[in-house]
Parts: sequence; structure tokens; C-alpha cells
Amino acid sequence: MASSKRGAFIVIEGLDKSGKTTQASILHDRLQDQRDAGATAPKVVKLHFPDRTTAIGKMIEAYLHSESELDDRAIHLLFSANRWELASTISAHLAQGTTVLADRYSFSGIAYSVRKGLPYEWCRAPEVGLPAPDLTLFLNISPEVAATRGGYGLERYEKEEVQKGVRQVFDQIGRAVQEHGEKGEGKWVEIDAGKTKEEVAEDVWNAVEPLASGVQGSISGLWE
Ligand code: Z5A
Ligand code: MG
Repeated sequence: MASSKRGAFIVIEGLDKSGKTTQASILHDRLQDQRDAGATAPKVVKLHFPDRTTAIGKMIEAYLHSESELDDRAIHLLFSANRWELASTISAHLAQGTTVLADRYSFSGIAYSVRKGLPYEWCRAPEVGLPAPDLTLFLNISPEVAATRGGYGLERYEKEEVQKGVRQVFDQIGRAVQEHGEKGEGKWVEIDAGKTKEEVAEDVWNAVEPLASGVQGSISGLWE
């Protein structure tokens, strides 16, 4: 890797059960294989938001399992704080040339809370300044197909009418990022997640490959 390159920050977003965790894992392994094959490829780390291992993450998990009730604004800020807990770690990895993959990020935070009726700008505010992704892959699937997938319906928001509302907000965010993407939001690429796992993985790889050896330029703050 050229010494002037830093690691790429790649985010995977999408509705529930669109295959984010499946694809994050396939992509991680592919990038890791590349590194194992030649020492010049960057290291790679994979994160998942919410990170349920921290104290804040445990509060979020209790909420998602409906074991606790929280004001909509309070839970929104906890999800955001859960990202800020890892912000300096993400920036340090990127600066050291490590590729960072995140399974969900700020866009999920906004989409689920706006769907509940909170104002868009209020929801976006606590995300401003987090490390900005270089690339967001939005796994697009219809809520009807998502509802047929394994594990659906176990957590609080996994209901078809909720997912339809969330999808509308994601569409709004995607359009905004595509229009302003050069200013600290990175690139937004939509992937058809209704295909087989292998086909989706190929589309994901085609989008990621140009960044796989690292990217030029400093790390931007999201929406800054
Ligand atoms: N949330 C929020 O409100 N605010 C925030 O800031 C953040 C999150 C970060 C938990 O998230 C909740 O938190 C979530 C949003 C909210 N809403 N709810 N409920 P989470 O990321 O922890 O959720 P999860 O439990 O991991 O589910 P998921 O992420 O929605 O699923 P997924 O990762 O997209 O799908 P998957 O686990 O990879 O695959 C699901 C199943 O489908 C599994 O059986 C796979 O084998 C199968 N699969 C995957 N791909 C395919 C294809 N291509 N074909 C057929 N079957 C497939
Ligand atoms: Mg997942």
C-alpha cells in the first residue's frame, strides 16, 4: 500500500434482514483473504452498530428486546452515543491504513427515529462530525421479501408497517447523500439485495474493489 493512503471506511446499510450482517462477513473474509495472499493489502476490521457489548449497548439491547421503555429522543441519543464511543477507534484504524467495515451506522440512526416522528434535522445533529464513510452500500429489499427471511420479527422494529416507513426515510437520505456526497458523506451505492447471497456479494465487491487498497485524502467529519 502506498504510504500516502489511509484505510477506507465502508458502511453497509439497509432494512432489517436485507442481509447486511451476511454481506459484511463475506466482504470481511474477502478483504482478509486478499491480505493473507499479499502483505501489501490493508488490514481490515469489522464493526456492528449497535455495539451491544458496551454499557450503552446493553441499554440499547434491553430496549430492542422490549425489556425497557425509553423516551424516543433518549434512545436516539443512546444509539448516537454508541457510535461516538467508537469514533476515535475508527479514526485511528483509518489513519493507520486499516479498512473499516461498519454493519449499520448513522443513516440507520436517522431512519428509524424519523420514522417515529422525530424531526430529521434533530435526528441528524448528534451524528455530525462522526468519521464519514467513504462508501455506503445500501442493501435494497422490499419489506415483503425481508419479512420472509430468517430471524424476522424478533425485535421491536421488525414489523412490516415500520419497515415501510423506515425505507422511505432511507430513500430520502440516499437522495440527499447522492446529491451532496462529495461534501463529507462519501458515496452512496444501492445494491439489489433480493438476489442470492453470492450475487449480492459480487455486486458488493464490484463497488468496494476500487477502495480495497486504501484511499487518498484525510478523514472527513460526517456532514461537516
Ligand atoms: N437501530 C436504530 O434504531 N438506530 C441505530 O442507530 C441503529 C440501529 C444502528 C437492531 O439492529 C435494530 O436497531 C434495528 C435498527 C435499530 N431494527 N430493528 N429491529 P441490528 O443491526 O442489530 O439488527 P439485526 O438483528 O442484525 O438484524 P438485521 O441487521 O436487520 O439483519 P441483516 O443483518 O440485514 O440480515 P442478516 O442477518 O445478514 O440475514 C437475515 C437472514 O436472511 C439470515 O437468515 C440470512 O441467512 C438470510 N439471508 C441473507 N442474505 C440473503 C439472501 N441474499 N437471500 C436469502 N436469504 C438471505
Ligand atoms: Mg444484522
